Amino acid sequence: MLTYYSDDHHLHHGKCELIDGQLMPCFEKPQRADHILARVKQRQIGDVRAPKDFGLAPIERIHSKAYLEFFEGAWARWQEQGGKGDLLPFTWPARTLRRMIPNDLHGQLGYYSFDGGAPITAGTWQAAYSAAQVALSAQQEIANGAHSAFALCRPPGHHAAGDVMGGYCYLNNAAIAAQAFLDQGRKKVAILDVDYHHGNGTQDIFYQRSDVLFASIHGDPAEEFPFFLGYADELGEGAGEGYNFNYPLPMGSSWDTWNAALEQACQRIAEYGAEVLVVSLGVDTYMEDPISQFKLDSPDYLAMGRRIAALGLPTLFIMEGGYAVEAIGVNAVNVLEGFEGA
Ligand code: 6XA
Ligand code: ZN
Repeated sequence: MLTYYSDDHHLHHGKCELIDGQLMPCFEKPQRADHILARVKQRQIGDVRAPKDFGLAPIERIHSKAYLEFFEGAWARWQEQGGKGDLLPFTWPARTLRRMIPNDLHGQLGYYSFDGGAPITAGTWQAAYSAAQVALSAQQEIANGAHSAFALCRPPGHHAAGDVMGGYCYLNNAAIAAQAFLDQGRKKVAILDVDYHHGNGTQDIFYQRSDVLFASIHGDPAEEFPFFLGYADELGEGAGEGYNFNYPLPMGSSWDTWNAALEQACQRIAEYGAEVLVVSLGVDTYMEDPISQFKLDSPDYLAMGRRIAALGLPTLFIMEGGYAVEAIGVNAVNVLEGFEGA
């Protein structure tokens, strides 16, 4: 299978994040993608290609122009103000405040984010833009007839909604790719999100639509980030009712529990009659992941890939989370090798 990858991800390297009351170096760091790329090459799963540039139009199918303009220009505004360090939000329009767009940079940053986990640095826009192009290039590969492709995206995307960043995510690579399939004439796309965290951004984007089925297996939001979305009773709304499926699992879940949820998700995708599958591939379900609480082991990722392959669908893998840096390459590539029947 071909891998699409851009070195531009190195342009995004946030300094720190607030986690369990402590400021820690960002877990979402460039070495993550470097390790995955090294493993792709070591296992020789296929060529690695640089992305083509499809421009902003396919990104604007998912993200609002106002949001994109804000994101692209935020760092320059911060520099004009003499800003030091990463640009991070610190005030949000929570329930007791007005949902409005203030003039101030930090006010706008609060408006366009849902948490403090998505720092904007000098190169964040370029890195996120290139990650979206990586996703679109791999999407194009499948549109041209390939059975599978791997988009080695960084930064990840599944927490980003139409005009909201957060949880290390800025542009929703999986949603952008899914929309591209539809815009090229496919009628039914399924997104399977296997990251440890609920893909709240992806769910929100497609919640009222029946042309994209979203199924996500994740840590129960009652006790895990993003807390405010990802429950089993969220089934879609309006035309989208019956096209959203969440499988929240308790902390400490290991393969048997996880696999039972995968089986249910795969059955929904098969019943739906999806023509193509997009996998939001996070491997932070790994037992040694430093910020997550599932107990999957490296061989489990081979089985995951095999089950996904049994759906028999053209499949686009889009990289999301995973922070056990030494193992992330093995685990992500195991899914791809399992898929290919290696
Ligand atoms: C809270 C943890 C953010 C999780 C990001 C992630 N700051 N999402 O891995 O898939
Ligand atoms: Zn995650």
